[in-house]
Amino acid sequence: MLPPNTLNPLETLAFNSLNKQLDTLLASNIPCLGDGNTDGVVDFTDVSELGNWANITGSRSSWYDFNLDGLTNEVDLAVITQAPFPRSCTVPLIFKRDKGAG
Ligand SMILES: [Ca+2]
Ligand SMILES: [Ca+2]
Repeated sequence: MLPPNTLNPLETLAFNSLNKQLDTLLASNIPCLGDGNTDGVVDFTDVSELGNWANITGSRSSWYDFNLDGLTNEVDLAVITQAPFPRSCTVPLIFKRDKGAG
């Protein structure tokens, strides 16, 4: 019997295939700074949702913590408002997140 951290040849093939697919998926990600709701557009909805998430989290980290400092605040708002609206980004549908209401 193999140790628990060892894959048999079939498992190794499956792992390598999944790893390759993951690499392809990650490489296709298109950055869209300021698009916190990942709808492919940076606009007033992002401003509004940043405010909502700041309220919900007590200004702690959220989808809108663009500079990853652990806070959702005016620094992140400046990322959204740094250029005129709307700013479009092309985001493949597979990357759109469903954050729902809760
Ligand atoms: Ca957006
Ligand atoms: Ca931040």
